[in-house]
Amino acid sequence: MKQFLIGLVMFSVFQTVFAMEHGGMLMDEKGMIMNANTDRLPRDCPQISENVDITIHAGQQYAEKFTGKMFAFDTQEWDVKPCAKINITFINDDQIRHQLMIHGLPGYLYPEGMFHLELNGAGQLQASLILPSQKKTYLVHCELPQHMEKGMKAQLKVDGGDGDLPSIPGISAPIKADLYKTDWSQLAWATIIISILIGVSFVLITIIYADKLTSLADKITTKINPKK
Ligand SMILES: [Cu+2]
Repeated sequence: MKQFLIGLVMFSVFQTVFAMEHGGMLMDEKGMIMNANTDRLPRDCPQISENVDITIHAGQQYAEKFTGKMFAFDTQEWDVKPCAKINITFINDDQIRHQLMIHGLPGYLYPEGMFHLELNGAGQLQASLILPSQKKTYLVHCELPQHMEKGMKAQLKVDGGDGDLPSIPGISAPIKADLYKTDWSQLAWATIIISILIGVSFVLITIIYADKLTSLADKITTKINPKK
């Protein structure tokens, strides 16, 4: 019996330790929080410099102001101090799945250098992370197929960052922009020339026959409104 109790206690301790090891991971049918960090300091940070509360919305409505985009976050850039602790409230306003992933973080604190929030539909999540002191620009995006390409991309700068990432909607140009070539065929040229000729001839006719057109207009007016 004693051995059984000791075993039970050992098992509970093991379970607790195991759960703590996965403290960064939280998952249910609504969403997921991975690699959250509320208290472990990066090696280069003696203390947390500032606490920043950031609310980030994700949804199709935020892409409307960006031509050709379909998904977006409501904000495309944040700038925080070195060693800042960021408390993120992530809100999904769509009925589809969206993620908020931050890449390039130190691997000893964030496995695979990644902080990851995910919502399987409309909802809200809260999680924190602590950033190192390095002056750097981190990629923030949704990794679902085509969501980043269609606009769900942003950047998190520490100490002003080390430059802009490409294709941040409203901030930076893409490395390779979509190109819509004009086909300068004979038909295209003919269409342009004919359009110009028609336009010019209308102007000339109006000038040359101005008197006649005016008297015609008068006649029509008199017929419609004889009292005048
Ligand atoms: Cu998404």
